[in-house]
Amino acid sequence: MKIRSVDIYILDIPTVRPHQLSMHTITAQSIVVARITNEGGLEGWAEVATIGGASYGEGTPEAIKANIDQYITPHLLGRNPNDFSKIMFEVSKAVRGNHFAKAVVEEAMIDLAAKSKNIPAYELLGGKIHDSLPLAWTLASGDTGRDIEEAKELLQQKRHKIFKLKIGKGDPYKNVEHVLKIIAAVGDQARVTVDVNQAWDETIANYCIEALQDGGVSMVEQPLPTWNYEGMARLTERFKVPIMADESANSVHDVFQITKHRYGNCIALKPCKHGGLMETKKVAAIAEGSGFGLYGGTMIESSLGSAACAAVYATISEFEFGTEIFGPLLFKDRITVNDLQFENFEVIIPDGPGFGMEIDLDKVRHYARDYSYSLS
Ligand code: MUC
Ligand code: MG
Repeated sequence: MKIRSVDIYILDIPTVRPHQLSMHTITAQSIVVARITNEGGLEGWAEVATIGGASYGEGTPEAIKANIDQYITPHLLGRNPNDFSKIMFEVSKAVRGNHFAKAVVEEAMIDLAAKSKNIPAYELLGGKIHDSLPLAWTLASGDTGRDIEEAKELLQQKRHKIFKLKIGKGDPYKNVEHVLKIIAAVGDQARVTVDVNQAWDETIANYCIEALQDGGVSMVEQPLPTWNYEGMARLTERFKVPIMADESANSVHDVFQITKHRYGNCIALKPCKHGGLMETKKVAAIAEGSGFGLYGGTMIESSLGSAACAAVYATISEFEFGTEIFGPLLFKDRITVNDLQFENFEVIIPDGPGFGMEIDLDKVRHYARDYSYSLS
């Protein structure tokens, strides 16, 4: 069955609390949703998200939509979604970069192809290794006391025992104090990591990482700006605590260079950054081949996008740092009828057809920006 239409919507969905990163505080998350319909009327759905417009990376929701509509959709119309690899190979020749745009259309084709065969999407990706995966939570309320309360509550509920702290905003020395207080409060029951989102220079990073390492932090994510590859290599060489590449680890080519020159020693996977689920598997293979540890990352997608991440992460052999596909728990609402399930510190891999999520069209209409007229 051929692809009849590709519709792209931008939605803004509020979060349960402000989520403070070094460069932006999220109160409503902007997601880009793709609906790909075949001639029989069957639909494939997928989602990508950016953080704070262009503050995490180059992609913005508006550019993703514009570039799909103008430059990618023509390659999809009239094609068989089962040929998603071939179609994306052709798209890669015609459209440079634009990984988020490529990811959302590739994933919607995979959802559609899997639904048309009535199988879970992970079966098209090699089959699942995991039924569930460890799930981290990000403490990022902007307040140490509130973060400690939140961590204690989540430990008690058996929801998370890996906490990533978002630091890098404001005084770096206060950042360190904040982390050490949280480790003192919950460090005996939980693993604590930090994500600096590029906020430090190398001098500050040297001071802070030493203190964090001594204090028991178990991983430091993207401490330096993306351009400072050599600085990342020096930090990796100097410290025992793992240094994770996130914003700098996008294409397979980036990741190959990172592993070759050891600009870090572990990688945050995110299908949005890599340009889709198949590219994510390639990145994971490069990391595995070079002995880098993996983290199943998130761009803070809602249930739909997180289910797509779950589908591909289920097929990847090992996540030394667990996953963080907690997005559905941070959103106040969702655009799917069902939700991801979280149990005993883990996220359960959905087993339904496609990504296992049923779309709630009224909710899509409710949160969509100005395109809801075409949502039927
Ligand atoms: C990032 O930089 O890793 C992932 C979790 C979270 O809280 O923010 C994102 C982005
Ligand atoms: Mg990060």
